[in-house]
Amino acid sequence: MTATILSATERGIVEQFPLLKSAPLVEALAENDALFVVVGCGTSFYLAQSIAAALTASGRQALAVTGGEWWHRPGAYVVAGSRVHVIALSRSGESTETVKAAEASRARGLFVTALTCAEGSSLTRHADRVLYAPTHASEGVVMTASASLMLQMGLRLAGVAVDDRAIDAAEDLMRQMDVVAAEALSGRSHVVFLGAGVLQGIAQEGALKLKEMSLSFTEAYPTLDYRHGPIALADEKTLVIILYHPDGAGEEPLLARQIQRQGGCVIGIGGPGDYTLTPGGAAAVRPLVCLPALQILGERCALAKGLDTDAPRFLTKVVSL
Ligand code: F1P
Repeated sequence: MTATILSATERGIVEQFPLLKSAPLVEALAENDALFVVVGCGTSFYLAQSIAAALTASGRQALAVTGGEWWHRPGAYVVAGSRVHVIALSRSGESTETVKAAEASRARGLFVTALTCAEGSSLTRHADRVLYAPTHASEGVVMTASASLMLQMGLRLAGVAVDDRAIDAAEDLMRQMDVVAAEALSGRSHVVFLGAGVLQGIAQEGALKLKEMSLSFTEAYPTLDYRHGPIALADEKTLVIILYHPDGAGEEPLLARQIQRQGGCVIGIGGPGDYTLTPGGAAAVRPLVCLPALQILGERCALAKGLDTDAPRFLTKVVSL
């Protein structure tokens, strides 16, 4: 019997769990009167959205802003002169907008914390504090283990207890997804990700992952907002992944039924669907538990289309302007 050779991207997904367990611990941020602005580009921005929601839920007022927006027009987000603590996320530490946003923030006298997987990067030179976790050695263009590592750091800043059981739950959910992914994707050309609260950014990241890895048309919405127009496109070509919110908002299963009535297929993570996956772990760690499952879905979709996720079309590891 020959052993299966995994692509580098797939290794970054399935081999990330020991890295998460051995990552340096991060102390929770003080609950003070500063506003936290969490900044990033692409995947790092979607993680920022989830981290900002977790910070706010834990009593630390926060919002997420893209690197480009915080660099060019912070006044559209925060009143000038506000006491702001900037948390800048970047795997590479070299995305131009994020680096410039950190540099401009410090020039305005704001405190900057960097979350990164690259020691000594440009971002770290424009930060007052650096939180660093090394990512998988074979990670390529597509952010996989690095995304989970930065999300883990951000959740810990919010005081969320990410322990080994949470990481085991993430691995278990990834395996559950791997069992159903190919069948659920079969015949579907339009994939939608829905999530609310801390899961909204994770839904966005799921959509980006599938787009980057498999060149598929994807969308993402705050769960209940999907009914307000976008659901018109849901039919037998559609697969919807619902990241059910752990607070169990009663209306989410109704949405799943409507999608099914229109011919769509639903993977329900933590709730009903054509396929139901069961996430373990506490409610607060759900964003991290869900992330590797969405990464493996992207990998399996790419495989079904014969695409190589180690060489994604038109993408580069670092976007420099
Ligand atoms: C962010 C990012 C990725 C994207 C692409 C280019 O990078 O936009 O999200 O997938 O690979 O870079 P970083 O600032 O986290 O290094």
